[in-house]
Amino acid sequence: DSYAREPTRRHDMTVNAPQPYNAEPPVEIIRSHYVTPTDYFYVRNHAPVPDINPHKYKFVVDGMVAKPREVSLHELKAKYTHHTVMCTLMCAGNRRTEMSNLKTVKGVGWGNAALSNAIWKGVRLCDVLEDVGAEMDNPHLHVDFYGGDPCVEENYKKGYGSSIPMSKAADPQGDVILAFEMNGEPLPRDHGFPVRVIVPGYIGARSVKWLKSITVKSDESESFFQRRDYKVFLPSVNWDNVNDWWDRTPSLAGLSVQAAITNPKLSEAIATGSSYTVSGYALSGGNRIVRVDISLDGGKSWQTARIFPGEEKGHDNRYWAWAFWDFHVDQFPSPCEIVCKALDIGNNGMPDDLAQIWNLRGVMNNSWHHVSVPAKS
Ligand code: MTE
Ligand code: MO
Repeated sequence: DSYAREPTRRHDMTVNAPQPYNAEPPVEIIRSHYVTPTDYFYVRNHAPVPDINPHKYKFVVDGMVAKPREVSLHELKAKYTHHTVMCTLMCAGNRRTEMSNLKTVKGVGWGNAALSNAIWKGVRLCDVLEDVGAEMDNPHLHVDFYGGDPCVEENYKKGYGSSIPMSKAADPQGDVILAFEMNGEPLPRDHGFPVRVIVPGYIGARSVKWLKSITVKSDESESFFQRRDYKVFLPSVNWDNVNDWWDRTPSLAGLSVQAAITNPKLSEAIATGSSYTVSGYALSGGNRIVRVDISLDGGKSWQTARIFPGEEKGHDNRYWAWAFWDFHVDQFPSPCEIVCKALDIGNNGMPDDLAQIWNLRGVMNNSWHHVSVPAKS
């Protein structure tokens, strides 16, 4: 049984798939902690969790570098400057279930809690790349990561792989780190013990766990997860014609603007005329969220929510972590339909109509979030 050595986990997670384990926290947990408690952090695995001995652990850095080498956990910690980044990870499949409710998509179902926020500590990827003599100013290169978990996809190299462009990897402001700590503790096994990549502002899929290799290449990762997954197609692309689209559709990298209502949760009833505070989260791939709009009448009229933490929390104008928002209603008009949408500092927004962005893998659902609220009887 390849799943015999899975870590112990909380029992109150919403398990979307048991093996490999895929789970999101109860949605009310999301909004009650700005930094998600580690044991509530969503988990997205594609294989059994490896059991790695930290004393024997090494990853390799190779490919187009002058001095390829292996790096042990001890060496990683001792040799390079430690760097801490607060970063929200979000799976590209967050809110996939809303898409599959419209029309079936392929992939593990997720509600609106396939994201979590943590404080990660590690070393900057750019420091390691510089040390091995990578051509960091060559914008055509890619940095390919493989994990130590045994993912098997037909015709693909074993293991979970994913790459990012050198421009992101080499940028000290890009904050890509090889993390060994999460919220002040060693990484838990589910989150990549002993070392994982954190790629702030990118879809969660690029933050490779159980890091085994870093390869500098002239093309992006050959892995299934780069080439045959995490791509957005037109709604008309289906399983009969998708082969015409895979290679000419770029792999997802940065996140788009996303916002969702966490309180009330789906099908929670509210007494008509009572006082209630609607709340939720919003984020974008590194930009500041500047407005969250709320409608209580299905999108006919809008008001703005309070956003916090405000501007002061952005680190050197980088916003890798989510914003929280709330909107107080003195007399709640239930039954009604709440809608939310957000804007970032570039005035990038969210599409109103889910049907227009529906795609067969059900990724990047950032359509306006709707919650229908029945009146409490
Ligand atoms: N890395 C490895 N090695 N194996 C995986 O299955 N899943 C990816 C990414 N890194 C994955 C991985 C995906 S799709 C996401 S969304 C994030 O890890 C989830 O990170 P988490 O489980 O720590 O929340
Ligand atoms: Mo993901």
